[in-house]
Amino acid sequence: MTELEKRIKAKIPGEDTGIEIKHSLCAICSPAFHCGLDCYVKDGKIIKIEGSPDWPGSKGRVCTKGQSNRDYVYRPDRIQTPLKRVGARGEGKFEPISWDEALTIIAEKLNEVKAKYSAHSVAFYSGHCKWYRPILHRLCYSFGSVNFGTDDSTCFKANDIANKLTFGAGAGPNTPKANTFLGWNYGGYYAKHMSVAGVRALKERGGKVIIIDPRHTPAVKNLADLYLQIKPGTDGALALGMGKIIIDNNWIDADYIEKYVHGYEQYKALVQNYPLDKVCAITGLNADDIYEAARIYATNGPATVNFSGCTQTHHINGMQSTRAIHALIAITGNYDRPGGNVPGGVSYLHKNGGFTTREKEFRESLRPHDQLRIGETRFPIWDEYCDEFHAVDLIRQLEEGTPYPVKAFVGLGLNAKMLPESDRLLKAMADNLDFFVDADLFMTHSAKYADIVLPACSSLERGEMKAYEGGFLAYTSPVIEPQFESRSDVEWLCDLARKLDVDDELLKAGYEACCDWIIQDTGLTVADLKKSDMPVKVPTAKPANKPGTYLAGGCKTRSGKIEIYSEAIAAVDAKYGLNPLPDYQDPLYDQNDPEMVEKYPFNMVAGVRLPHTQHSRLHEAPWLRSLRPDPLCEINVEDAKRLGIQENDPVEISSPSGTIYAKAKVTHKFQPGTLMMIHGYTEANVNNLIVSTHLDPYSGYPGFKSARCTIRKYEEA
Ligand SMILES: Nc1nc2c(c(=O)[nH]1)N[C@H]1C(S)=C(S)[C@@H](COP(=O)(O)OP(=O)(O)OC[C@H]3O[C@@H](n4cnc5c(=O)[nH]c(N)nc54)[C@H](O)[C@@H]3O)O[C@H]1N2
Ligand SMILES: Nc1nc2c(c(=O)[nH]1)N[C@H]1C(S)=C(S)[C@@H](COP(=O)(O)OP(=O)(O)OC[C@H]3O[C@@H](n4cnc5c(=O)[nH]c(N)nc54)[C@H](O)[C@@H]3O)O[C@H]1N2
Ligand SMILES: [Mo]
Repeated sequence: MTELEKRIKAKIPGEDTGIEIKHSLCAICSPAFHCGLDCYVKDGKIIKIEGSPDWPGSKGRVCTKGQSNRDYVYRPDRIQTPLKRVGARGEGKFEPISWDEALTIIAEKLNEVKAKYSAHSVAFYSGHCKWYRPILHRLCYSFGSVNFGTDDSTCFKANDIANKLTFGAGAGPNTPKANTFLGWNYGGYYAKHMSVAGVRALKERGGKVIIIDPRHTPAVKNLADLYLQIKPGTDGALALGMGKIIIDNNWIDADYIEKYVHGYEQYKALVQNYPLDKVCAITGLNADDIYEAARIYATNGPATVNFSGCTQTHHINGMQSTRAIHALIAITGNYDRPGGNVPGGVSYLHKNGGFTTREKEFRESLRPHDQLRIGETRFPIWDEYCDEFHAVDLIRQLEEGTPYPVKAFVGLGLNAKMLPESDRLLKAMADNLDFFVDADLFMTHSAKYADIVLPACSSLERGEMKAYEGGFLAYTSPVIEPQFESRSDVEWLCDLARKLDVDDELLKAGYEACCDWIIQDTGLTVADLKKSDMPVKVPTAKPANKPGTYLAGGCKTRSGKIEIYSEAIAAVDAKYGLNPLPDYQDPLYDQNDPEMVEKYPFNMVAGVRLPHTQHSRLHEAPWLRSLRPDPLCEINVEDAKRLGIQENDPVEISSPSGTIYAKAKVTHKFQPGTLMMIHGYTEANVNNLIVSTHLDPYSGYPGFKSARCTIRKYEEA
């Protein structure tokens, strides 16, 4: 009996259950997780999902979202066949067509736009899904377009860029060796459930946990020794204020600064502008707590800082605030030190397995250089550090047609709902695109605007390659047949490469051949990986570099040191008005316009995470939707009382860019003046409230977490 058969026997006693347990992975949330699954399959149907105990990383754990995979895969609104639009854009009227017909039309239309305008007028875009990206990215370049873009324009990338500016490398928390965990924007259980065990262990061995979050979450309740309930978007001022306290008390690591830090004297002068009383006024915090946070972080080392996936950078001052937090790490000598923040690499698709692949080469070697990418001239820092167009600038380029028109769009999981002023973006697409194709599992609001809609299958219906920590690579097998006529994206993308007859034999050879090329240095092939239904150990994988080895070789920054003063920012043309030092700016726009302040007195934090939602994907999964059936706008008790709003009252929420409707949820978990909503609902799309010009000039990111709004009780006529 094999190990697997033994497990099935142990789990399901009896002889002929007809149930098989098959391994796969959950691709619903961030690529940093993608937990291993045991899928119970009977008669070709998934009947139950559990965490897979031996899977690297997750080791049997699976969250509420992962548990809902069966509900997700069998959602009744799955797109069943390729579709051709027969109604107006957005109307949702389509007729089924065959895959061959769909791909023929797509190839013809893309070539038409290429001939009439240029290949660059075709934009290729991916939503949150990462697994097919190397193929899509390469197809974009093989076709001749510079415009490959993704949700990176709103997700972790700004963090990554800030890290590269300051440290020249990553800055992940090294919690296992830390004595202090500074949980900046740390929601833990909600968005980063896999990190909680490490923080809990630190606490159990006597370490200190500080959490800085406007919202009182279970992480605060269960883990925090010190909690700072900060006003949203004022983190940069807090960091500079803490820097001043650390310097004034001489808690700095002077030798380390001397050896490794660039711009310390300028920074020391800058923080003089942030005395404690001023910082208290900006952040809404009290002086003792700020002082204590600075003292613990600087004196109870090694200390590590949590950086949120995206929250810190969802403010128009976000990248500078992140760099202001970096400065604390630098002056206390906590970078590249065990228990501090440490550099890390990527093996494949955002995952570090301790080995190298040729992913970057695979996607970038064919990049054209004869045109500017969307957003290139607007966000120079973004452009220097990211090999993608800026999706946030798409709305402008569509509307203005400059520096050249965008005329066709190939979207995989495009969700206008996730970008600012979504309805305006969809209108700009409807009005200006000659052709729009979208592939998705579900008929989304955005897909209704497409000319051709393609049915994609889920991770449980396909095979995909994935890296895991500890030196593992996996190539999964489908657990069930693809539903209806849905297909794996990489299959149809490679078919499209053949139809377009791009000059790229590797892409035309198919996904597995591409994977083999990418992993050629690992000592493994796809055939080797496919022999196992579990991740396979990579022979060339090495243990992670010991902290302390990076700085000695010089940082990968312009000065070779940790740059509090960024030479890369200093090199940007003065017309952009960027500051090489991480100074603070108010997160709300038009702060000096009394009319605006009076009309929109609230600060909306749009897109907080909850355990049962993943962006837009799970709002329609019945089991999870039942946990929160209506889109809710959370409002503080005192504000609600003042405005005569009670729990579950219908409310109207407006900003300078739009109005939406939801129900009120009255809370004491954050301070007055703030509103919070989950994003991704079609019927209450909070991103219609996010002004599309309200952007961080360094990253180009929208101010999702600091948007001017007003709210009132809504009486239906
Ligand atoms: N207000 C606000 N807006 C935000 C954020 C916020 O915090 N606040 N967060 C931002 C962040 S961090 C992110 S990452 C983005 C996420 O934004 P999106 O990437 O738009 O988010 P999802 O809802 O996950 O949408 C992905 C789409 O891909 C589809 N899909 C899933 N699997 C596949 C597949 O295998 N193939 C294909 N073809 N399609 C698939 C899903 O059905 C869904 O429609 O949102 C950003 N927008
Ligand atoms: N359940 C669930 N998990 C997810 C996702 C999801 O949609 N659902 N999305 C995934 C993705 S794509 C991403 S990018 C990551 C995002 O990961 P994170 O950025 O960590 O996500 P959040 O939980 O939104 O934010 C963390 C905490 O920051 C707090 N916060 C909000 N505004 C501020 C502020 O101005 N200052 C401070 N100090 N704190 C603030 C929030 O209240 C929250 O508790 O999450 C990933 N995990
Ligand atoms: Mo994200």
